[in-house]
Amino acid sequence: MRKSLAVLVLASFVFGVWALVGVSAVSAAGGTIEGTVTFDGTPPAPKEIPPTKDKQVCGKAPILDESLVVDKGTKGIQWAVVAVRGVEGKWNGKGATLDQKGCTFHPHVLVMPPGKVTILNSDGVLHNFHSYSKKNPPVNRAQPGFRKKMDVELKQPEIVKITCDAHPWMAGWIVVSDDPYVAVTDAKGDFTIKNVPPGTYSLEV
Ligand SMILES: [Cu+2]
Repeated sequence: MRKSLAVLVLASFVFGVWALVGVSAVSAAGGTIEGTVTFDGTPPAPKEIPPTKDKQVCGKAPILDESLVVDKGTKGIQWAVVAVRGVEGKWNGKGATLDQKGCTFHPHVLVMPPGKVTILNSDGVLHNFHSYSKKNPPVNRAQPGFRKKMDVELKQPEIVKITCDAHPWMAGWIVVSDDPYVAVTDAKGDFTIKNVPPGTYSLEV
């Protein structure tokens, strides 16, 4: 099995973004692909966004622009999505949850199987979940402070941008994937994709 597992990396990255990838472990369940997505050059300084509304809740902790988060030391990029292409596999059936906390989306990038995502409102203020989906019906739905949970269906694989119409700085992404071989990089830019069946694949970032 060891010899039949190979990983081919395609250089289809955005400018200034690199990925180091290796196959670190191979077991009966498949191979583990690990890597780091890094920023090439001088990363921009983190930008803080002052909340303009619901300041008593949204201003409790600093809100940072998460559109490009780079670790100062390693230059690793957080929130990059890495997917193995051309492989089929089943999710283990866990449901997905997205929280609105401190008037930001947690996590900023959510990877989920097709189906239901439960949107939480931990803030107790009015949020308005707005999805810019094309393959799935777009959602534009108010979630008042008293509604702690709200279910949204995303049945088709798609990368969906999400915002909140009540708080213009709130932004995030939901990646609906047919297979579980997708990962989001952590604060150091690292990712791990486990149990990849033997084969030759390309990775997409
Ligand atoms: Cu909001």
